[in-house]
Amino acid sequence: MSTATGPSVFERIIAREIPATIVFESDTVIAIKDIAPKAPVHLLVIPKDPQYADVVELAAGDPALLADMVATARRLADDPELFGDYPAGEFRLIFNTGEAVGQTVFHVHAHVMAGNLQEGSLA
Ligand code: D5M
Repeated sequence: MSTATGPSVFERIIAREIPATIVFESDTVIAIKDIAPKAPVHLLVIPKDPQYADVVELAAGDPALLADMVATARRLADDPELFGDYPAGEFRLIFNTGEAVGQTVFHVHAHVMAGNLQEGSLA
C-alpha cells in the first residue's frame, strides 16, 4: 500500500527499483526471499496489487487473490530447491496483521516458512 511516505518496499521490489531475490513471479504475485530470515526457509508471497494493507482487507476485497497467494505458497513448498529436505508441500503461513504483532510493511504479504522459528517476532 502506498502511504504518505511513498510506495512500500514491496512495490519498489516489484518495480525492480530495489533488489531482491525473486523466486517466483506471475501476473498477480511475486515471491522473494525474506531479507532477515526467521526460519531456515523464509519466503514472502506478495500480491502485485498494492491496495490491500493486510490479509483482512484482502480477504474482504479480493478473496481470489488470497487463494492465489495460498496456492503460490504451496507451489513454493513443492520446490526442493527452495524447501530443501523439508517435506514437500508442507509449510507454515503467517500473515502479521497490525503493528502490535509486528507488521512493518502495510502491503499484504504472506510469510512462507519451514523449519523451527527463531526467537523473537517476525518484525
Ligand atoms: O514483514 C515484513 C518482512 O519484510 C520482514 O520479515 C522483513 C521483510 N523485508 C523488508 N524489506 C525487505 C527487502 N528489501 N527484501 C526482502 N525482504 C524484506 P512484516 O510481517 O511486515 O513484519
